Amino acid sequence: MSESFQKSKKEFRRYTVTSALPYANGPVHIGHLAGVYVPSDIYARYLRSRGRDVLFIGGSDEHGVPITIKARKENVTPQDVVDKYHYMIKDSFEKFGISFDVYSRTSAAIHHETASTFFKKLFDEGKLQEKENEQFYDEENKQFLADRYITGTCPHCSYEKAYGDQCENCGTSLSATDLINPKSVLSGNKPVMKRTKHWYLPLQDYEPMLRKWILEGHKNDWKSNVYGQCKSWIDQGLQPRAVTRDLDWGVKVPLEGAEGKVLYVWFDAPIGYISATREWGEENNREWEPYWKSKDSKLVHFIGKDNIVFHCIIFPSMLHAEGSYILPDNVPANEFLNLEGDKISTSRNWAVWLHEYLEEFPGQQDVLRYVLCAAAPETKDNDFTWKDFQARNNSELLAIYGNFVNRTLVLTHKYYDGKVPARGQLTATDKDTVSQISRYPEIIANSLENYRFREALSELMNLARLGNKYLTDNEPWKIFKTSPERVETIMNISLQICTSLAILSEPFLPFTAQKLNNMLGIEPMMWDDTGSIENLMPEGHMINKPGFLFSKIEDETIQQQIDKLINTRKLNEDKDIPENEPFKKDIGFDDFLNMDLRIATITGAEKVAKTKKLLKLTLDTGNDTRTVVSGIAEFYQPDQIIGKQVVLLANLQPKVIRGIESHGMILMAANNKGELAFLHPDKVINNGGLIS
Ligand code: B3M
Ligand code: ZN
Repeated sequence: MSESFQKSKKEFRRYTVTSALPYANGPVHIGHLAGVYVPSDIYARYLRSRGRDVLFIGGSDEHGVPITIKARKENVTPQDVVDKYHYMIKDSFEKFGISFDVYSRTSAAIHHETASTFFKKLFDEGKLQEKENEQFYDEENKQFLADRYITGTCPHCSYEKAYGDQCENCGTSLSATDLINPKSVLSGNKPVMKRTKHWYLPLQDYEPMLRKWILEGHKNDWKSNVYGQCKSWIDQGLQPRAVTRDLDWGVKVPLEGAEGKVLYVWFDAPIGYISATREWGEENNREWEPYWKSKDSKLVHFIGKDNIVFHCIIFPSMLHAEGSYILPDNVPANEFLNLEGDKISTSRNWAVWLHEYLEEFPGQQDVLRYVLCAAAPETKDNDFTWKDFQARNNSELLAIYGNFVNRTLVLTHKYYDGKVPARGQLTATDKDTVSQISRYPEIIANSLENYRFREALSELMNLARLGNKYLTDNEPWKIFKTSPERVETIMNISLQICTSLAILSEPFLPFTAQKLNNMLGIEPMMWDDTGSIENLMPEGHMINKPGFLFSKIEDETIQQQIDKLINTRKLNEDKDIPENEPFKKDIGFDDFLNMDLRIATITGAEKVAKTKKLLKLTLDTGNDTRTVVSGIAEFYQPDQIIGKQVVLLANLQPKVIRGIESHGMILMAANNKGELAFLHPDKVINNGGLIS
């Protein structure tokens, strides 16, 4: 292996890898996994396989208004909400192979202590500004309205359901007073303004540091989507940021006269990474501070793009202000993953939930890990489809990786009873294959060191392709009788590739790597062991019985998932139906008698030129044949309705519509989505029959 490859091992003494703390107000879905947890787990596993000192941190973000709003809706306490989802999320991460060294939670006492101590240090050292100002207040509920407690129209994109802290439609970070027509989420009333005191982090004071650290220091090694967002935030001019709220759920503000106030969730949550590290230190009797304070530690935050400002601007300013912490070396934020062409949405249940996937696809964690890594939104939003999931499993994992390994192990048992044969004279192709195998650890490592996980995974698959091609091209099954020594060499090289796959797959496909190690009868090996092919799979080693690494995913399995989403979409559409129109005011019986309603039959129908909605109908009314123009073209084709009996308001005064004299009106029923339907008598009535 090259010098640079070996050197990369010594760049940092230890690695602190954090992953965004999911709000404990719902399960995790494939968007969270693709954006944050699969790449961070791949990175942590890879670093461990390079023998590095890694601390991989996770945990639940348990404060914030989304949780208190959910608790209020479900008539339970916020603690009930976070207890339910903290354990659900933690359990599903474990089953999915996300290998955290610690998975903590911000409602833990150690976090409250860590966060309030952090805040108090900034306060005591004069790093926070105290300000009184007017804030929105709901008089009916006697509560200040922070963040998601207030909704209104976004001043940037006119989205009518923007929140007091962020517009989910255009992503703009907002202050409640920016909203147009603000309304309280609690009472629906227009809020009043009321004076209150809060503490602010003067972000503008850290602009010089941020410019130097990010805009100069990380111009070349941070992803362009991250660097670009930081640059626009800094160039827009940084404003003081409130770090406290008038709420009763959260870390209490540790100051006299601050009753009823808590730390803003985005002030306390990132400190959750530090308190989780403290918790890990206590549980493992290890020093926690070097992971956050030593200059030879590498801090990397894995997040989604909506968290960039908090992890690149606000939290680093807090760490810099506190004075004893290192700043992140990189923040490789991903973009968003969509599902079947639509934005993933918790509230509309438009998601593939991790806990449901684990139940419905038992033992197939690695298939989802593989697909989410291969389709990861690393530089732009990307789309997950069940068809792609099936195709990648069947035509990549099963047909290439699994097929190659299975043939190699089956033939080793068939020809040598499972004993690794010696490698004889190498042909030119053998030598080329062997040298290619030796290069993959460095190729894949280079992609991973630079957070290019999709690229790294596709290189891993290239190694499997190399093995598959080598075995297929050499056709040992055809020459076993005539050139047994030659077959020994072919099978030995194929077994080396299988062993290399077992090691290099571990970060991406840990469950597959484990199965493959068991089939090969070997203990897990380290990444750097793959350097020289000689000592990978020694001659004479006995392998175990081969099994199957992957299984075919059938069309009906995928159709079930697609049907589930179609049903979800239908339920959402039904949910989207507006309320019924209120009744009009009562009328007298005479008013009704003035209308002459009859049965008529459609005898002719044609589209009205240059209109989307109009059909010109010819009606047999029993008394005459007449023309009526009707706005039903979006729901009926002319040839569909000839011969239909309909209800006609016969004595509506004639009107010229698009140059056509229309005499009367067809009565239609409309659902709340405005879709139209004819009214038909349930038995044949003569044309002109009276309706009364
Ligand atoms: N709870 C996740 C989100 O914004 C947020 C991350 C906190 S990381 C400190 O969806
Ligand atoms: Zn907006």
